[in-house]
Amino acid sequence: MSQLIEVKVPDIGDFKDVPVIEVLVKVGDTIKVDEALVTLETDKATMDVPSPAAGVIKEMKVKTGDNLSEGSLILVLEAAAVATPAAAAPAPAAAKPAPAAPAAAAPAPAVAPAAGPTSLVELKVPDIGDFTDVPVIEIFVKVGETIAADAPLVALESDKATMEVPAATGGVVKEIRVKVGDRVGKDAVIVVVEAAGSAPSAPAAAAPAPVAAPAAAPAAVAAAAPVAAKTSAPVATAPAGKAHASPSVRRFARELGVDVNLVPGSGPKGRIVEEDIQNFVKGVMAQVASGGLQQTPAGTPAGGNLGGLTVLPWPKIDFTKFGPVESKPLSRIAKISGANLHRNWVVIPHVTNHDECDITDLEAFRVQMNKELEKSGAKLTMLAFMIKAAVAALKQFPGFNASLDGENIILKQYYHIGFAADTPNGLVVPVIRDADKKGVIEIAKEMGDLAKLARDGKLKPEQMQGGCFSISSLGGIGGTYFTPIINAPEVAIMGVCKSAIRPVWDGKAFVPRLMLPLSLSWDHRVIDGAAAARFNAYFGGVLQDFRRVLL
Ligand code: CAO
Repeated sequence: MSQLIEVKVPDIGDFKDVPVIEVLVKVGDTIKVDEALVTLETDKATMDVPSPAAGVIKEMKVKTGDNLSEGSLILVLEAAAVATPAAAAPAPAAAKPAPAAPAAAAPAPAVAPAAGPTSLVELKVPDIGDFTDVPVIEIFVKVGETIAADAPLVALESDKATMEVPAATGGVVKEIRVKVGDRVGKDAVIVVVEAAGSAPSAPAAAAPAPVAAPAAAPAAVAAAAPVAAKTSAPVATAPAGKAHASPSVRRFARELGVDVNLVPGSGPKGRIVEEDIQNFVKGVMAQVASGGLQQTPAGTPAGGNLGGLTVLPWPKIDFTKFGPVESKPLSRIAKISGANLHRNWVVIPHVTNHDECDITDLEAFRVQMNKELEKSGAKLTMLAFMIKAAVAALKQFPGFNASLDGENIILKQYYHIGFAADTPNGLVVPVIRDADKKGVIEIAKEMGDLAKLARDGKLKPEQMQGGCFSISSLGGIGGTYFTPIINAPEVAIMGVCKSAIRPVWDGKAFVPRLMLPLSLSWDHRVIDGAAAARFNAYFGGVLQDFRRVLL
């Protein structure tokens, strides 16, 4: 016999007026016990409210944007064959499911002075309701980092909720006691910090206000966005920071083998909704079908005849057979930039032209100018001159300031130049905007600022977007030539190595000249070899004598 049941919001701790960010079911749906009905989101936790019974939805009482509290009516369900007496009663108790949401943000994270120096503070998992064994899915801090009170430390994810544990107190991270995959419950120590100034005298004193939004990511993580944001294909537009998705969406992604961190979110605050996962999968499948993508990201088992190319599965090797090893997870930046580099390398027919140019006079000018500028604090770098040379070459060869868009070529009329920056967290590409309108001194200063932000993991996504052309300079490090990977949707990249004095024949004798090796990689779908050779020669010619840009 069927019964009408009013399904209400269960005990969700101290939360009140929590916004519904997604309604996952509709009238007429047949649902199972525990199936997610709506997703609620507070500042600290995203939680699904599960159904207490199986049945058919007769009436929906909420919509996205409504604010709910414990006891708010969500829907009316016609329950099929209700077994338990409690469930049979259409009273609130019958509709009250097990707490879906851990009271993640309600109580203050437990804080206790650690053993040892009084300024060391253990940051613990707060009261998270009935959850005892919740896996750590992400760690946002690292040893040595200075964090502010309320900075997210880790993300935990149960079947029903994803929650961030904020730092109850700021300071320098001395120790991280958990790793991804560990299961934790209330009072588990996550991190030990050396509190700035004074240690909290009592846990209550350290109670953080729930201010950290889920989308707020540690700066180092945010730095991963640029590589992603510069590209056009689905894998390219990963959101900055921790993926913002409800547990049900995460589960859906897991079922399809999709890494949510690579999926662009279209919901409010960049939240990933089920449709984003579907679109992501469709995009990948379309690439495979068109022969654009032949293998899953490196390191993952893949094989078979994909997109017409048969590849061997990625070997699974037990390295411990050969000696001691340590397994470390890839950083978020490495994962995102790796997926992009892999896609670009596989999809774009790269060709690299090598050349060299004489920068003897330019280097002498740079050294002289730096002496003159010493008092002003400004410093001219060779890379800043290269950015100007790139602008000149792009103006001369507009086909290089382009992007492929299906069967069209987009020719850009602006000159934003990216430069690869090596950071402790991985490779990022900050962009100097409107480099055509800036002088070399201004560019050098801006590059210095952007490179510092990159190293500190503080680059904003918009500081890494919109590039037309990139320069990857290994000149300060060494090497002769290399083959840089094009930073799609750009169509070319200049790789520069270390300049060196070489004997150059001037028609009468060998003379010592400072020669700079250039490696230009270009997309053969858009650019021809002759144009690339001309671009390289022009770029080098400008560095050799900047008066050429006046011609
Ligand atoms: N040849 C010889 N020396 C060079 C040079 C070149 N082409 N370019 C720079 N140098 C020298 C500079 O003169 C400077 O020496 P001094 O300290 O004696 O003045 C030193 O190298 C460092 O140069 P810099 O401070 O000007 O730094 P930079 O402009 O060369 O580079 C940055 C800045 C952010 C690009 C760099 O720090 C970096 O991250 N490089 C790595 C980029 C990378 O990883 N690329 C590979 C990506 S994979 O495709």
